[in-house]
Amino acid sequence: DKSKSGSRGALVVIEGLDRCGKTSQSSRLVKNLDELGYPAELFRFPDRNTVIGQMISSYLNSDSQLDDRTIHLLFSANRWEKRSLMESKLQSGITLIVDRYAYSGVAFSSAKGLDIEWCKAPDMGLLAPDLVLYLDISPEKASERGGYGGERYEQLEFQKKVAQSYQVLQDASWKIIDANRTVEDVEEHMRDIVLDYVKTCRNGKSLSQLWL
Ligand code: 2DT
Repeated sequence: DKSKSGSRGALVVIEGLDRCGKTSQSSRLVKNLDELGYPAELFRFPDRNTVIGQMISSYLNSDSQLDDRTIHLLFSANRWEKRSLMESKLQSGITLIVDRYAYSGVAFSSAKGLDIEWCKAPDMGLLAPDLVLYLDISPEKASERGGYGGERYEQLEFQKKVAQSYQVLQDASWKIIDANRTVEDVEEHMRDIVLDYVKTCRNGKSLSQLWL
């Protein structure tokens, strides 16, 4: 029953290197779920629309310089400022597809050399995703796709380090998606996996907290 009342939506996070296809696949997923009668909304981090998000955006465009730990904490704060909104949407039955989350936070900052436990600490207690889909592509292949946009971090050597950091973060909630396949294949595969989780969450799986 697609309109089952009192049941929550699923929290689904999409992660991967720059140019892995995350952003277009996230939108396709939301559209596919909606069309199948499962309400879904897209979130993305950083959310550049808030005051904190504007500070992050200016850092990413190299219009401002910030210490590595300072920018790390801003990225985390940018997730915390959306936590209660995300929770109420989930409780109202909406599935959230989230383009990047705390895993990006830890992967990118630890790729700069920051201690991984230090990086995880500020995100502890955020909503834990029911599912993380990691769009797997080699850093070399990603860099060949249409070129990087020129933001900070969009460099092959750095992306190689990010890929290694992501590996350390994988846990039971992760599924690795082969992002080398066609856009349509990836889309279909993601839709089928997510549908399973949406159904499980409707059947009463409770929300938990990240890294606690
Ligand atoms: P987009 O190109 O997807 O907008 O990402 N990043 C992101 C971090 O370093 N820490 C974080 O917590 C998050 C969410 C990844 C912009 C860049 O910001 C990086 C790429």
